[in-house]
Amino acid sequence: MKRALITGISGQDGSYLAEFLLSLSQPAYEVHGLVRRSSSLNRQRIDHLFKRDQDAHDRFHLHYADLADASSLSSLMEQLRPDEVYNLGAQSHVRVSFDQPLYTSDVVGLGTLRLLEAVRQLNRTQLVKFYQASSSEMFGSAPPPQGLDTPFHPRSPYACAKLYAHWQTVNYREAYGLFACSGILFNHESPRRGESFVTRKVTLGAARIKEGLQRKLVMGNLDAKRDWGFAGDYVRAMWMMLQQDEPGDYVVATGETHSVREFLEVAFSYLDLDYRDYVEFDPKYTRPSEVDVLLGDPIKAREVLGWRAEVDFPSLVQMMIEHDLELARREKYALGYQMV
Ligand code: NAP
Ligand code: G4F
Repeated sequence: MKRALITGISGQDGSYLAEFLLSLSQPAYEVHGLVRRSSSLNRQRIDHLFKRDQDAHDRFHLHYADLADASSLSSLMEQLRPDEVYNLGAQSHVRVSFDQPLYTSDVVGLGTLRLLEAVRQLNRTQLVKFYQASSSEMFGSAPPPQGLDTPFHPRSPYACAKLYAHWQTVNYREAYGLFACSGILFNHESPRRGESFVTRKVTLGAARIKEGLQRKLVMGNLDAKRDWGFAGDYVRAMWMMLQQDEPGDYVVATGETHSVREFLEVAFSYLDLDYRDYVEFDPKYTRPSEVDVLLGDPIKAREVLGWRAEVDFPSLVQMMIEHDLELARREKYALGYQMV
């Protein structure tokens, strides 16, 4: 039985990764997740993992700690002695990082260093493999396509902090021989995506408009282009990186790019709506410096890991729309029920 520790387990990727690891049998995994204390519970994405079969339930555990608190990280590491550590915890919203640059840098940048230090201490007595959730935002304004040889040019406090964390990961590998991998993942989405990221904002908004629960959708820059894949595919790549003989860095992407406008078109037309009738612009959703085009070159992930994205762009949009239409219908039903 292998033991994995996941930071950010309550987030989109953490929930898919936990689900994936618990589904494996050769080897089987015990999955431990780091959660922050909050005044109300925030476990919607992982609740179902406790309700699975008894065996999976017994192999799934949560622990309170925080990436801002080094002592909590080293105690947890010492207590659990994991074989694999996946660092997915982050203040992950790019726009918000302009409002909270110091906090974002602390959790995303120094938080990774705190965790690496805790791993390094443990790695003196046992092998601990480390995965860092790096981001295509680190490429920023570098012209597409972006691959492992593309120079980084970050455009936000979030991207600068991720770049710091990326280089710390590389340096811990080179300086201390840590089995540390940096996965430079391009945007990946799902029905579990946070509601304020653009794809989910669109699919939730379109579904609520269709059901008469909302009249318009207020958005920022529709010309930005992203390489969007499905989160469930991307967590497999994280695990694959840690199963290799040698640690390394990888770009994980679909190799296709689409604008926010195209995403709107596809999502609304799935519901027989024209997005132009509903979408309005508000500059508050723009960023002081934008990343115009992201398009990844995942050749190494394909050739070394044998990984490729299985869900294509139209299927991703359809999956998210169908999920959010069901949510909107339930919301409408609940409203009607309240009025009776
Ligand atoms: P997400 O849904 O925003 O989840 C972020 C997770 O980090 C949540 O579980 C959150 O906990 C946790 N967290 C935040 N601050 C923390 C702290 N101080 N200490 C411990 N945990 C903390 O993000 P995601 O989309 O799953 O992304 C996972 C990781 O991949 C992130 O590092 C993100 O930056 C990176 N990434 C994402 C993408 C993408 O397209 N999704 C692409 C490239 C890289 P709460 O639930 O308590 O808030
Ligand atoms: O969905 P977004 O907020 O994602 P963004 O900024 O690309 O960041 C996401 O992907 C990164 C990987 O490249 C991750 F590292 C990061 O953690 C996060 O998961 O915005 C996508 C694009 C941007 O260009 C933004 O300006 O959509 C544009 N946009 C237009 N209107 C909007 C909106 N973004 C948001 N969030 N809300 C809008 O109303």
